[in-house]
Amino acid sequence: MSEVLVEYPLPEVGLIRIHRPEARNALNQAVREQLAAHFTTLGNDPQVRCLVLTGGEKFFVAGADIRAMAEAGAIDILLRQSHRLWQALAACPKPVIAAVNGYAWGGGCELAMHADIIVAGESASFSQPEVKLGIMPGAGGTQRLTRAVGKFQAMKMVLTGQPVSAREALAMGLASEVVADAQVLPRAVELAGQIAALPPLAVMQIKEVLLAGQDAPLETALLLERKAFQLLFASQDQKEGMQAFLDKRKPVFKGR
Ligand code: DAK
Repeated sequence: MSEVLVEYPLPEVGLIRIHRPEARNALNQAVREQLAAHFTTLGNDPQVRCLVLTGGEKFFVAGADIRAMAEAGAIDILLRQSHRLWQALAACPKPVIAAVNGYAWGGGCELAMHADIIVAGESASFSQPEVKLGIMPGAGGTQRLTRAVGKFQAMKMVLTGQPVSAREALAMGLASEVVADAQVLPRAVELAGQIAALPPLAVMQIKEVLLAGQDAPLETALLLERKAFQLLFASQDQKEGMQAFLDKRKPVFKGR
């Protein structure tokens, strides 16, 4: 049976659910491949305007599969080329909301950080415990984490391996919202529905520019923003959005 399931809680929202409870949703190569395939398919599906990524009620993802790494050599790891599978997630043009309950540890924390918005349950915990296994984060835990929370919080997490609670994650900028555990998925789907109702070209441009701009010098990032802003004036949705405002009616966006 597949360990990564796709559901449609709303017609324009794709929900990707990792279901490998016997291993606390640990990411083995099969799960990573399925994730990459679903992200690619949903990212290309014009019907889908926003994605939600979730795990189980007690664990989001407890990291990469330690059993699959324990005996591996450096060349085995190199040949797995798993960064190409992560890349499929990073390249998703649609907004991704991570709905995190329970453990988001190691590769699970890195997976959540591939999302654009993180909704965490009160009992969620985030951790980069790789150092305790004699390795280090390998899918963005030293880089995306530092960009999200800054050097001193990131260093503390990756050097100690100690988990942070959902509330701490929120305070440090590693979560967008904290809600009651039972509300995590409904809230993530609600947010996804709100985004899905907005003009998709504008939404995609915002995501692309925000992410690309983060790693560019400010002047370059502002230029990217300006060009994307100008480009949106070529869309029918821009005309519709502004005309609907002036007509005092609800806009109908077509993604054109
Ligand atoms: N891998 C494999 N199996 C795991 C696992 C994991 N990460 N986490 C849990 N399991 C398995 C356990 O072995 C156990 O299996 P059985 O003994 O029943 O066969 C089952 O799930 C239940 O686990 P527990 O009995 O431990 O469950 P608890 O609820 O008591 O504890 C826990 C939950 C999450 C606190 C605990 O399971 C735990 O500490 N898990 C390990 C967490 C961890 O250290 N995560 C970091 C893994 S290293 C890469 C990029 C990224 C990475 C690697 C490569 N490349 C680009 C190449 C990432 C590395 C990591 O994430």
